Amino acid sequence: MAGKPKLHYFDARGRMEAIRWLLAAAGVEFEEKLIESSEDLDKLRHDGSLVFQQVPMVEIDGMKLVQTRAILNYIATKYNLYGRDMKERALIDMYTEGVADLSEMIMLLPLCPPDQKNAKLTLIRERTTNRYLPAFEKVLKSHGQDYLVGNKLSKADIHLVELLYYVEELDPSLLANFPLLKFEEKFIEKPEDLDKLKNDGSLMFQQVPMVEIDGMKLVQTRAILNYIATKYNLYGKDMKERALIDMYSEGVADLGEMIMHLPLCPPAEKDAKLTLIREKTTNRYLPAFENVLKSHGQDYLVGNKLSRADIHLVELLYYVEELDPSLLANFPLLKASSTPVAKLSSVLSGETWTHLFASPRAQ
Ligand SMILES: N[C@@H](CCC(=O)N[C@@H](CS)C(=O)NCC(=O)O)C(=O)O
Repeated sequence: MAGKPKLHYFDARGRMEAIRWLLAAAGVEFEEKLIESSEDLDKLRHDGSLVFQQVPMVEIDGMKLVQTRAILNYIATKYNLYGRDMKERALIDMYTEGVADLSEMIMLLPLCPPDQKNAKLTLIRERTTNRYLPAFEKVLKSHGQDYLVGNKLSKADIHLVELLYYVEELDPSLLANFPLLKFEEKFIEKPEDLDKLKNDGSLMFQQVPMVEIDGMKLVQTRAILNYIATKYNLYGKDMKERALIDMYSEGVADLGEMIMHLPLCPPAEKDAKLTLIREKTTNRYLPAFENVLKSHGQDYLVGNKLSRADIHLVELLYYVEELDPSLLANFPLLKASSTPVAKLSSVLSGETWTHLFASPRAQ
């Protein structure tokens, strides 16, 4: 029998807390190996245990999984907390990502510079009261069941309950008006287009992107991507492949997000941010992907077959190249002449390829 999962993290809630909650809710015993010094972290990095040199890391079923979402998805799949079919899964993802958006705002509050703290707190209160809690209250009210999806406990409920604890800690009065929570490319060309969607109830969290697909109005980018990838068979052949695909996709997302946020950075901080992006691209993310490809000698990241991880990586490589083509110099396997770019362009028709990667988009 496989041993208990082993959790590697600091003696703090942080990003590991949701993993602890999910395991506890699934009734799984786990061990914690606390990182108590920078030497402990360096040791994990040097022995190759951390794909992106970051924790949380969980040893489970012979894998050393990093990337919080990849870990959560694996545990939820394994312990049957991830819906009965791909539509339920899409809804669970959508709710989970909404929870994550608000949790992240709350989690980052202590790191906020003192002179910005009040404004951030006001924003969190406003979003909690007017965006996130009403959305979840409405879901529960709409079907009158105890759980968010499919009348059955799922990871979305567990993440929501954890969030409600944080909200309560912050300010219990924020929960006052939500009795049910108290249980513990159509282009948007003008502001009126967005208002219309918000007002007709199409946007669960009043944000886009939103994709109408198979009778659902799906929001939350990751939920949308997960659904499309599942539906079109780009998400691995079993739950281990899926865990790896998630892990790589989340690594791509971390660097993608840094690059995407660069234009929004205050001018005085831009140079430092750019230096950080270059450093992380060269020393953390591209070596990690190059190593994966080198380690198995195949054209695709997972299972010798195109998956969403390859597609996200190719998109990222385009952004990196746009930023500074020399950043790709030391990564022959990632370069356009080789995998997976060439493979991907060969499976996509010329027109799709052009549409995906060459059409100018507003930032
Ligand atoms: N997207 C990653 C982010 C992980 C992350 O930011 N980990 C922090 C600790 S909470 C870390 O290891 N920081 C050290 C570093 O980035 O060098 C995840 O969700 O696991």
